[in-house]
Amino acid sequence: MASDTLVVEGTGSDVDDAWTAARRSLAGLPGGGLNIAHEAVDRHAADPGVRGRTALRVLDRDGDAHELTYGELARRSSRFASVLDRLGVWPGDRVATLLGPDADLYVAALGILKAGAVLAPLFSAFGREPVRTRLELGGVSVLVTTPELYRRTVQPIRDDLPGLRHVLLTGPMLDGLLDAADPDRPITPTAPGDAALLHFTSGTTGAPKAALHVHEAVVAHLATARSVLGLRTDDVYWCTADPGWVTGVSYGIVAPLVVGATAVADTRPFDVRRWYRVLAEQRVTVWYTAPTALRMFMARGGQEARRYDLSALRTIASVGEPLNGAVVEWALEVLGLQVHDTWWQTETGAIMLATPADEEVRPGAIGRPVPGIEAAVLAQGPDGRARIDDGHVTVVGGSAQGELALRPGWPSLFRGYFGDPDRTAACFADGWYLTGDVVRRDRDGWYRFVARADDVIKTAGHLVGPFEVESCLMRHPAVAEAGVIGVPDPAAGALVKAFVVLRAGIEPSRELRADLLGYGRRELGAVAPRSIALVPDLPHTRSGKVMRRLLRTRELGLPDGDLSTLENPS
Ligand code: 6R9
Repeated sequence: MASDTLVVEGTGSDVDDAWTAARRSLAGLPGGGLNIAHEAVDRHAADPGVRGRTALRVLDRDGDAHELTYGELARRSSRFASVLDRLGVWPGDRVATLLGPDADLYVAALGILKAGAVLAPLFSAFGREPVRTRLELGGVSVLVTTPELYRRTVQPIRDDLPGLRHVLLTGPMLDGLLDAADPDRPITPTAPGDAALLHFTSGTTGAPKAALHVHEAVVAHLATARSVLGLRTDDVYWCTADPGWVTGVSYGIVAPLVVGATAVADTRPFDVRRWYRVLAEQRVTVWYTAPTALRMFMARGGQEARRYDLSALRTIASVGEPLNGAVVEWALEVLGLQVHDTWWQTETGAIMLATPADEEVRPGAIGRPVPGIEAAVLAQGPDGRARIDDGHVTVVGGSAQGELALRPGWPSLFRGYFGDPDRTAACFADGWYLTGDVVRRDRDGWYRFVARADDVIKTAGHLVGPFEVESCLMRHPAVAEAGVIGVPDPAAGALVKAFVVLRAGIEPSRELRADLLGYGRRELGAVAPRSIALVPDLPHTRSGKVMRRLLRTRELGLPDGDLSTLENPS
């Protein structure tokens, strides 16, 4: 395929022009086609003026910085692709990473893409159960992880995963394989519409979902990195999202490299003081982070900030949860910078609504649709989701509140939930992609986040499916039923809380509750409930589903609202 075919036919509106500009500044594969890794590293490595530029600066556990140039990253990731060849990996095969943000992760992620395989990143703080479910769901055949994570999380479930053919362990094993592999392995030709990324996400009901993205998504990563984050080649950029989630890949790996900037990766856990030090010592210019982190900075007070030289910092942007107006005001006063909110989802693949870096922030508002995105507010039905009559939705104009919908057609829109056409179809109606988020739009076209229309929990920026947590708790021999909700928390936004009904004959006790909390932590890891209440029963709908909404209103001491679908309103 010739690279000029990357300019897909548009509908003739200005909506396409926004993406066309980004498409034009991508190289395309030498023989035709498009590959994210080629755009991210190889085309830079081929440019003598860029080859020696630092692509990646990793801060190790001791805080020492290790740098990889674009040239080095290109060769090492090609070696990784050739290791995958030796393991019999074919284009389209899913290869998962269970790694923190270190050099191995970047090398593996880019190598997987170069091999034409599909990168399926996993959150390294997941317990065995979420890892098992996702490896199975994605039909993953090769996993890359550390020896420590392997022992803790993968080994105990290995026998349950017959499809997992190989596990590559970082350290001497991977280094040995890489040293013996071909640094000049050509990239497997991929087309813009070929599968590239598989991001796991959660819904209200059922198992997690695996959102499939294609190589063409890089068009949106590049366009938004420039138009929203204002990223330039001379930037030192730090995205603090974990690479097990969509932000950590799209804006932690792909966006900075496609732009040709220097990405900073910190392998150590969150700590306010250290993060200030990273910002100051690495002379970070653009920082993409989450409201939870900013709230923790704010809780530490302004004094701490004054001890660091943050003069290099030009832009702070935030994603993943509602950005409190108070945080924006604090950052302006103490850090001297506005925080630019950005809204998007695993499914959208890239930033959709935002206040771009060069625009004035309105505290409490997200911003407006980015160039190339058409957004709408849809009238809601009684369940909070967009009302669909005979296949038609109602678009509300002007200032309005309702479900946020986006007009499909942008390059990073997911191509479906892997193996689940029904749940994919349920995301679309009447020519719109339905986000499941309720927003308010004011007269100027600025959007504010109101709430999610479903029961999914956002804790510290991470999406947690209540069903997954409930199902896990119900495998405990003492548990008859569980209902899981998010309860408000000043730092994390929400914390996961479980209401548990015990099996007949089992007496509630403090020990049992502690045992259940420990079980949750072991099986689920970072998405485990932080608190558990043992209760005699749970409210159900007539169809037998646990009414999480009622658990929530009761927890918050709010009126119960409409209970017409309730079976035992007591
Ligand atoms: C990128 C990412 C998506 C959900 C989304 C919404 C919430 C994201 C937000 C925000 C308020 C923002 N969300 N950005 N809420 N303000 N700026 O986070 O993807 O993990 O799929 O979560 O996160 O509820 O629907 P994902």
